[in-house]
Amino acid sequence: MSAREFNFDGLVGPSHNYAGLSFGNVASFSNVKSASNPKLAALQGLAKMRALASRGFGQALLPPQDRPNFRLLRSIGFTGTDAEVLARAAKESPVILACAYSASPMWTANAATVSPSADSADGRLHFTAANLNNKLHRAFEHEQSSRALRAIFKDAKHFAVHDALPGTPAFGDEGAANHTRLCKDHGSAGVEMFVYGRIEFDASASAPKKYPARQTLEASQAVARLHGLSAERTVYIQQNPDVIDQGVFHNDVIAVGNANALFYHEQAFADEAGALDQLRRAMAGVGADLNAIRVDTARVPVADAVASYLFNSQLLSKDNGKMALVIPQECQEVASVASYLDGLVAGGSVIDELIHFDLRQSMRNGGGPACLRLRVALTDAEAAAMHQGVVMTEALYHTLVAWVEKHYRDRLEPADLADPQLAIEVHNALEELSRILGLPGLYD
Ligand code: SUG
Repeated sequence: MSAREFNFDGLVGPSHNYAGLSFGNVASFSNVKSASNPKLAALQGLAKMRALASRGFGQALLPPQDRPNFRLLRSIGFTGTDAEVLARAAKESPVILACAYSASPMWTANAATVSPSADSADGRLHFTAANLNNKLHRAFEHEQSSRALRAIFKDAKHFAVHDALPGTPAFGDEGAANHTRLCKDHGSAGVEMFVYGRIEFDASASAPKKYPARQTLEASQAVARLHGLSAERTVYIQQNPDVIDQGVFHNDVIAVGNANALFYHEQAFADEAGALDQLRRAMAGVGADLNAIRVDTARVPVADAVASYLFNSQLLSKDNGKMALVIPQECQEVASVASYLDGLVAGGSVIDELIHFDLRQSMRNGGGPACLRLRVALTDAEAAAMHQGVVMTEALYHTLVAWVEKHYRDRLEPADLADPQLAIEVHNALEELSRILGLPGLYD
């Protein structure tokens, strides 16, 4: 069966701000409390979606989430009217108010793990919403993520959307950011590679010392079970704990795969040779040869990979049999990376094109092109069965640009989160968005 990959980008929400909430994410920590520009952030994201859609790549979006998260605020004792809740939270715990306001659902690579129907035992496309339980500001996202996914992928004949795993450290799950599917083509059975940072129930296993490992092996195994993946086509690989300690908080900051290609940094995995060997053997079972594109430390040090987000790129298959690498503009500003990329494209690898985007607003919170999208490989029947209102078209692009221009602020500082007017603005924007996308009741 043939299938086409759609990228579901997160539409940046109107409360996008820099609150420094993600310990272990260097960019989030370095830009803490600077002013953000939600309008620009949303327009930058939309420009990427439009450009890729107009090139013929499958492109859709996932909506932002309702903010502030009053459920969170009320559950921890901030009571009264909405305005009273906001005032008390702003006074007593501005950081928790920032958590309730975070626009972090924009990074949809963390919304869920996705297994296409070609891989699952029941022939359905499976999603498991990620519990993101390592960070308070992200730990509630799964409720609305699974709701949005169920609204878009409603038809139970084709789709299964699983609730998030139990929200406890043993099952820390960050979704597709630690999951890569390698295959011959999107429609045939592939190898699903889960990359974990630590093992909860093995005290002897190595783990990072400075920064948290957000994904556990136990969580990856649970997702594979829920999705009905076959053992021969499922590979678990440990992320190198040393790179987590250098700011690689998700595997998609140090590796990206597409079809049979794995573009990765020499230091990405705890055991590089073992990882490649496992992948090669599993891929032989699906008739695919691994094309391992390794970037050496001598060419690009880990710090440069983190600063540029070279690996937080999208690798997209093109009609000419080659691939385009979608990178953030920062890749051209870090000398080692710019020079590496020149050589890569000129050197006859499968990657024959670079497409860059200015995603600075998202990048300043540690979110590059790959963080902003969730990959979903869909057969024609599945693509027809999903909700069509989220598929990016020229018309939807223009409607959303006008919507952003109407509702979004162009400057947001942490202190602005105390402004009760902001909550009203966000609410009104999202009400209108649910009508635009044809998803009534999304925010009820
Ligand atoms: O979880 N940043 C996100 C970035 C997520 C990137 N996603 C992937 N690599 N797939 C995070 O650390 C920062 C929010 C703040 O500090 O205000 C934040 O949540």
